[in-house]
Formats: sequence, structure tokens, C-alpha cells
Amino acid sequence: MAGTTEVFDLLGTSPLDYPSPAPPGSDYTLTDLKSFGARVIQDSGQYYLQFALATYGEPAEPNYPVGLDVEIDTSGDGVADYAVYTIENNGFAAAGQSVTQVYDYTANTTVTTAYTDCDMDSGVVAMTVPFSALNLPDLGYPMNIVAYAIDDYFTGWVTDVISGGPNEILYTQEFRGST
Ligand SMILES: [Ca+2]
Repeated sequence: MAGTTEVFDLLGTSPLDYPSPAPPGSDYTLTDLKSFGARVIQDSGQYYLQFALATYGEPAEPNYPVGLDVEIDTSGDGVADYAVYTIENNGFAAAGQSVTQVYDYTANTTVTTAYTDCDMDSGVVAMTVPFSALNLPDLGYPMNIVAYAIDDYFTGWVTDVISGGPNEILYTQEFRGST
């Protein structure tokens, strides 16, 4: 099958927790994380941290019901300093586009928004974070990273988690190939 291959450093994996989907009419969904990775890319002199999250199953649409949230602790005190999450552009049923937002817990504000790298009928999502949004002095800085899967349609429940930290995010060359 023709396609694009992107390489990320694997931070963690999660087993198949929900072999069967939620039954029809149950008013909840079960987003099941499979793997979680990260890498750093460079574009026009700017560094970007990217997270890739794979789920079991291939949702028809990237915004719902799968919600993805990556919590980052950059100060090492066990409390998240930033949240990186997917959300529909301009709100529910507004644009149909998926964007990745970075929320700064200290400043209590959204600091960046970028399009999510995602597709229809795909179980892989990549989230892009400008490195400058994290207020870190340099690449290679250790951070505690936890990825959460959320029912982003009915309940808002956290349905799965992969703890990836503490991790040192190193620079890795972007790689493009075909499978
Ligand atoms: Ca899982």
C-alpha cells in the first residue's frame, strides 16, 4: 500500500484494553491507545516538538470520538505545565478541521494552535508543538510526558493512558519514505 512513513522515537505502548467497542446506544466510546512517540523537527530555523499517537481502530473522522491529550511537566515537580491536545477548529461541529492546541497552565491561556496531522479512517495522529511554546532553554531537556485518550464525544472520560516520562527529547532527523 502506498503511503508516507514518518519515524518517531517510541516513548511508550499500551495493550489492547477494549477488544470490543462500546455497545450501540451506550452513550460512551472507548478510545484505546496503542503507542506514543515523539521527535523534534526543524523548519525555517524553528524547532518543533511532535507527538505521534496511535490508537487501536481507525476512526472515520479525526475529531470524534477520539480525543488526545499530552500533559508535559517541564519543571520536574510532577505537575503538568503544558497540555497539548486535539480539538475541532472553532468548536464542536464548526469547521470539521482538527487542530492541536498548547495550553500553558501557568499563564492559564492557549499559547499556540496548529493543524493536526491526521486523516480520515486513520488510527495515527501527529501533534505539532513549537518548541518556543514550552519555554525551555534548549533541546535535550528532560520532561515528564503522559498521553491520555479521551471519549471526546459523549462523556469526556479518560479511557487510556501512556506514561512516557521522564524523557529527554533529542533531535532526530525527519525521515520520509514509502511503504
Ligand atoms: Ca490501550
